[in-house]
Amino acid sequence: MKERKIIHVDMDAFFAAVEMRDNPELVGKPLIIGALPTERGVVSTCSYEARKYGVHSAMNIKEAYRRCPHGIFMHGNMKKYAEASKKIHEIMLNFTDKIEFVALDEGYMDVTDSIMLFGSAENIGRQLKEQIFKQVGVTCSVGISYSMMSAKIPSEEKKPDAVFVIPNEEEFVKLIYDRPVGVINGIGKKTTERLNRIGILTVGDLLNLPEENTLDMFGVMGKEMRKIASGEDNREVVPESMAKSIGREHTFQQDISDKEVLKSVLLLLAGDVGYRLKKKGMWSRTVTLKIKFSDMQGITRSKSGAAVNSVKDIFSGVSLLFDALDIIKPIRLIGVSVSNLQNTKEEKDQQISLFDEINEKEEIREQKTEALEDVVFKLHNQYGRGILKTAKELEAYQKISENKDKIKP
Ligand code: TTP
Ligand code: MG
Repeated sequence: MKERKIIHVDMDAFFAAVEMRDNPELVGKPLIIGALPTERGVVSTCSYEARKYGVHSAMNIKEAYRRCPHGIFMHGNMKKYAEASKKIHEIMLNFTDKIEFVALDEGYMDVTDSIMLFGSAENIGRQLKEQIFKQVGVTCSVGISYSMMSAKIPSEEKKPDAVFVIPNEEEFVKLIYDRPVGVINGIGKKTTERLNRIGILTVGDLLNLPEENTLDMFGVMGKEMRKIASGEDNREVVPESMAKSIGREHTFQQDISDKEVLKSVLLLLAGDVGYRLKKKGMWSRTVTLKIKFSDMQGITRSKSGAAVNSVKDIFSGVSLLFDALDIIKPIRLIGVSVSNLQNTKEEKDQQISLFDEINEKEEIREQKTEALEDVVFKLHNQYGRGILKTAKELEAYQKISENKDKIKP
């Protein structure tokens, strides 16, 4: 494979930076976004000045106040951040369309084929930073390397306002050698604990295993972990429009035939998919229902049309697909996914709503639902998914728990 050039970009203290841009009096101050000290809530982010006092994202706001009582506390303004994010995405697209946006303030770019035009990947990184600063008024940090992981880690390394190039695997392994194993993509909390228990604490430990078969207990994942630790990461940058899908499925502990329970599960799954779709700021033109029966036979049904991103639309889409099925065998697994993703709702030649004709009344109701969903989304984003459940969701949980199966929110 031709050597790739990947850039990982991440804004510095994003929400705080946007607020500072709009109010220069805040510059250089310990700014904490999320909630006021008198309220319940958590820190969304804070300026680097506030970080010196040990404040960080997801910290309880009361604790942040204890650590930094002279800090300036503010609510976030998602609309403003989404606008800034959109502009940043547009600037990134000036350099390549092979971009995977991971979050409002973060993305990967595969610039392998853009080098001819712009000189070098480092050049692209620097121009990108300059354009973002000039046009959006915030700084970012970029990591430039041969893979997604070897670009991401250096982008965080010298924050803020940094460019860090890791030219090859050797340099990358040097960088992560003494880090905890959790730095490796795919090694989460649980695997870290298991590795620690057998004495593997750092990436170096993983590379110098005492015995060949130490990782046998991890199966194929063991081999994969070693490969990544040695600097190999072949994941491709997948542009959103091509991203296969965002999906969530649930396997039941006992097979289920009760249609009502299944519908409830669909609502929860649609809720999760809708949340993630919104988080990416994306809209979807295809909704898919996946079912596996007790005899392991699987079916999928899809429906395409105008772009949607509300839980309500995703749910009514999969409900239609579900209702059209004859459920003659118990179901083991059920899943919801959305694909054909795009950045905006608008689609020139698509005017018909995906799932039903909307009359005027319905449209107003729709707008209200959307507004409510936006509020719920913001709360979830700020406080975590557990914070608030709609009445329907609660009802669904109840039905499922009556059915003695567990599904996590
Ligand atoms: P991050 O990129 O994780 O953080 P950041 O940009 O504020 O700071 P850094 O310089 O370290 O990159 O997240 C981007 C934005 O997402 C952040 O500004 C606020 C929001 N966010 C939350 O609302 N809650 C969270 O727990 C995190 C991590 C981020
Ligand atoms: Mg950031």
